[in-house]
Amino acid sequence: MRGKIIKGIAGFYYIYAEDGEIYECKAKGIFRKDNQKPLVGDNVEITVLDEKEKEGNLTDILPRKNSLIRPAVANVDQAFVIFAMEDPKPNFMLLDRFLIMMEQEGVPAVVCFNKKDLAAEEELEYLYHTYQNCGYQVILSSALKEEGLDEIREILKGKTTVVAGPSGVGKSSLTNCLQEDIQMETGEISRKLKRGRHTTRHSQVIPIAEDTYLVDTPGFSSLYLTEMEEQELKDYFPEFRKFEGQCRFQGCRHIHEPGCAVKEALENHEISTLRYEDYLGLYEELKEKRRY
Ligand SMILES: Nc1nc2c(ncn2[C@@H]2O[C@H](COP(=O)(O)OP(=O)(O)OP(=O)(O)O)[C@@H](O)[C@H]2O)c(=O)[nH]1
Ligand SMILES: [Mg+2]
Ligand SMILES: [Zn+2]
Repeated sequence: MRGKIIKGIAGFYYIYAEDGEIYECKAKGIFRKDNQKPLVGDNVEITVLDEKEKEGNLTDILPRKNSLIRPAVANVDQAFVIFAMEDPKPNFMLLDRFLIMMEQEGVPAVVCFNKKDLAAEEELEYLYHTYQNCGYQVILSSALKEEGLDEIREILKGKTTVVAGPSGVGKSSLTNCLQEDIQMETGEISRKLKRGRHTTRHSQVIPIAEDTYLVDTPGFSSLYLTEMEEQELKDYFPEFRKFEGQCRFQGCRHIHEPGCAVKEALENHEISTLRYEDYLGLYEELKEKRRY
């Protein structure tokens, strides 16, 4: 029988099968030899061992459309990346790292700033425009005040979307606002631990509507760009694309080169200083890394 992995905990996989039931399965050793670990979101083949207890074996992973490392999920159509306006304050470098990774993987990303109830209007407007000008769709939401939900529903419609972002930004709170059947635990960040007390520890696929799934995931606090040369980095900043071919030098890295169209756009405020500075920071980081 076929099914989809909706959750994985301590060697057990919970599989939503064709018959509408959820089976608890173990993956037999076969995956070790292919070096392929089952991921939440995987479409799989199972054999039922106990119909009453809903237990089975996971025997095969069907070909993936894609897979992400962080969060670890397979077969997603898009990423919905959430940062909070406050508690915790947004870390833009982390957001930009995430967006670059999605550009690299070819997974479309939507940016969401949650807890808008805690922010001033000017701050919201500034961030909205900063990321919208890069070509991303931006949502300003509040799980607390239930704002922005219709817009989010529209984005999710008919797709499988992974929700990503740091701990405590409201990923599970928004997930809970969008449907009633599965209520994820949510909780305040403990100031001491810098982690939520009811923090999400396992990714989980949650049905929202017909053909519409959300994957709630644990928060992350750091991301490292890997498998990338510093010269490539510019290709993952969508707002630079418009100026491609307009720099004086072919292969311009938009750093020190004279006659650079990107730097000119930066001066004209067509490109955001925040994003450009992150570009420079990440460029240096990648260059440093290559020395070791
Ligand atoms: N003021 C305000 N608080 C919110 C909002 N959304 C969530 N919170 C609060 O923020 C805290 C963290 O929310 P969660 O939904 O657990 O955060 P999370 O992103 O799922 O965190 P992890 O599971 O640890 O990754 C909770 O105390 C929520 O009540 C919001 O829009 N406004
Ligand atoms: Mg959570
Ligand atoms: Zn240039």
